[in-house]
Amino acid sequence: MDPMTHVFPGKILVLSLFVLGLMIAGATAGGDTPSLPEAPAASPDAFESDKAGFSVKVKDVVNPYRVQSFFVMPGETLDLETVGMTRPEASRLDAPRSLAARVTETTWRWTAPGRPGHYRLTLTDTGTGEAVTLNAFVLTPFDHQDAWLNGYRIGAYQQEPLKGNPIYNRPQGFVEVTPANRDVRVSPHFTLGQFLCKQDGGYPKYLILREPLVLKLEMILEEVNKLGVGARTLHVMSAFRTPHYNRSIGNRTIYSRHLYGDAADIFVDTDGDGQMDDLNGDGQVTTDDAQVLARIVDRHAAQAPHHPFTGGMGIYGPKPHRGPFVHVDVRGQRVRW
Ligand SMILES: [Ca+2]
Ligand SMILES: [Ca+2]
Repeated sequence: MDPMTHVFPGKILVLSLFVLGLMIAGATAGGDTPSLPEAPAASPDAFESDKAGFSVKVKDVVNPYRVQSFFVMPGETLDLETVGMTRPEASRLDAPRSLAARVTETTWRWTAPGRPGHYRLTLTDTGTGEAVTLNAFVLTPFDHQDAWLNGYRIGAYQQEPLKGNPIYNRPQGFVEVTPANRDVRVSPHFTLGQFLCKQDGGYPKYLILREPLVLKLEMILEEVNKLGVGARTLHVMSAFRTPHYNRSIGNRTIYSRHLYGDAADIFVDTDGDGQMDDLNGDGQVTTDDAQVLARIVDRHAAQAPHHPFTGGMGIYGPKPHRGPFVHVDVRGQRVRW
């Protein structure tokens, strides 16, 4: 069921009551010019992190947001566990075109459809009516026999994972991105299309994205907003890169985390000029502004050192063709450069 059918009438009702309240307020003012309604308590720049009243644990990651995403192979089975729901037995999972069954009071077992694509699930706390949207992306399998996938150039991954570490396994599949799904939100403040490789070529395009990266970016964004900058998203300069593209831009690192979907080069760009904002307010955009962002990433890392969000961070100063930025990834071990 579409959660909007639950939410929207409620919003209309609230709005109607508000308008009615204004009319009554105007009427009781005795015909004088009605006073303008007071400004909302929150400033226009207030950032809404968009967390739900409960979390959902998928693949060992506890996700608190109202919009979440995960990536699965066709027919793969996943356990979706509710965390922090007062009456978890009252949860309901709506999973159109796929199979879902409750296995414990807190856990639903969902089997991905066999057909690649985007599937929208809704997990509802029927006690409170609160719903979380789960955007499930079923990957298009890729066997690495060819350098191309449906006309999109992938290139060649290293056959052997780095030091036998499974996070460097060749990907089994890719998310197919089209104009129809590139604006689907993978979390409250990020869309699928923000993680696309910058290589030339039309749709369909393909990418990989690992869930902990999306969460890490959301948490960084929330911290950034505590500076009072009013950022609605982070500018993702480069996230997924195909091995082909990575080589074409001159990178010699054959095991870059960008190839495996858990790295992003980011900066804060609230004025939309395509480069980092002056975060430290010294009137210029320099490496110092990347340092401000890096300190936020480090603070987050210090709060959760053993979390799935542990990873690498690199600070990059400005170049003639671009501003400063910060690289973050969730490779599972702390690395700094
Ligand atoms: Ca800017
Ligand atoms: Ca500055």
